[in-house]
Amino acid sequence: MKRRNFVRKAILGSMTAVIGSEIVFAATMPKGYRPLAFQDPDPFKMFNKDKGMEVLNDKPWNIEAKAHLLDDKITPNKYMFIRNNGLIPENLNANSWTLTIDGESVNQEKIFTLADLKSKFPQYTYQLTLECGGNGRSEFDPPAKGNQWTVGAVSCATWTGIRLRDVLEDVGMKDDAVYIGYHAADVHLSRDPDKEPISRGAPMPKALQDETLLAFQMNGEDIPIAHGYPLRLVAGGWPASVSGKWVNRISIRNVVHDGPKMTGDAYRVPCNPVAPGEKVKDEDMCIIESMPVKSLITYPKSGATIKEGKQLNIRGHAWAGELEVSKMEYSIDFGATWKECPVEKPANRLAWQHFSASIGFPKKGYYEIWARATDAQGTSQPMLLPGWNPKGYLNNACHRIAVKVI
Ligand SMILES: Nc1nc2c(c(=O)[nH]1)N[C@H]1C(S)=C(S)[C@@H](COP(=O)(O)O)O[C@H]1N2
Ligand SMILES: [Mo]
Repeated sequence: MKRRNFVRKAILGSMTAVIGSEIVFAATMPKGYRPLAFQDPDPFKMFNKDKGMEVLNDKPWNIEAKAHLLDDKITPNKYMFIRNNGLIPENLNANSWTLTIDGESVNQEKIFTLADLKSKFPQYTYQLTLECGGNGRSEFDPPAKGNQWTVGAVSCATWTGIRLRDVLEDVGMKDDAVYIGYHAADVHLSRDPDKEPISRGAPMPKALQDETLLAFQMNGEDIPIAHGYPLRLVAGGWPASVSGKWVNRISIRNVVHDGPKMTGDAYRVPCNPVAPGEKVKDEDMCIIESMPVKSLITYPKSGATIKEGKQLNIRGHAWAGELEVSKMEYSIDFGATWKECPVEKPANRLAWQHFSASIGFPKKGYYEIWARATDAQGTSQPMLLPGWNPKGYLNNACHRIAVKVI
């Protein structure tokens, strides 16, 4: 009996420590009861996500969409994937938020409040494609460690903010400035305040592009907390890891930024192709810059059926990093023959483009529709897996859906 009381006390003690305050009526709490503070949070409710989204990890939160959920031309929050490397910051306060610009190559270090940024610089809105460098990782063989994204770690929302360039010009840069690096308010999984979960950046030409924003709105509203409220760097067309969420400091560097996830295998691929599974020396790894050409069939959902003699209308999006998509094709015979279909112009540079096709089938049976985009430089998506790399980045293989004609 004594022993049991001791165990109960010990459990209560650790619960109190985790909750951060005393459970006042602990004595009347039923034995074995799990206080609400310990029950698993519902990520769909917590982040306003559609129930069809797939949770890949909860520590940290990583949630992906499905191809058919990405059918909207402008991705709404409920279908936007979440990729976190650490813990979402708590007690975010836009009123006291500041952005520091510092680094070896800054002329005059400055601290801006969010209100300063909004009033001092002109505001722009762009629709920007953000794709995780690891989107499609689940297909690599030998498998690559990390979140096993299928096709849903991509989004194209509208982002409103100020140009990073305008802020950099305001503080002034020395001639030796080559890179910017972001720092953010999220917390390392270890909760060690001296460690950052991620701190990446971009070379100066990308930082200075018109479309590279310090954004405070997504789809016309405050950025949702999980996506970087109240201030986020957005650099469309590059691995989405460049687009730092909850940004509070930007360093102007005279070297390639060397924060966590800039070195080793992180967001780097072999500079030259290697055999699957091959070890690659650190100096032979290159930082991923523009993302490769890719497309996604968002309608119908894979597994659709259609009556014999009817046309099937398909649609989806295509994107190509810094480039435009210039041609879209589909195949119903496993890539033996291809037909071209229309692809629209992007809403602006670095936004995905929409394609559609009306497809007829020769007879009843099982088919696959494969989609293939080609970029403005003439590079097409590979039909199956592209070059293997240690962390499984840049899988831009043709998207495929199954269709039965009955
Ligand atoms: N501060 C911070 N920014 C971050 C991350 C992060 O973990 N912390 N993850 C990056 C990665 S790897 C990706 S793919 C995108 C995901 O953006 P999303 O969650 O808004 O879709 O955010 C990037 N920005
Ligand atoms: Mo990512």
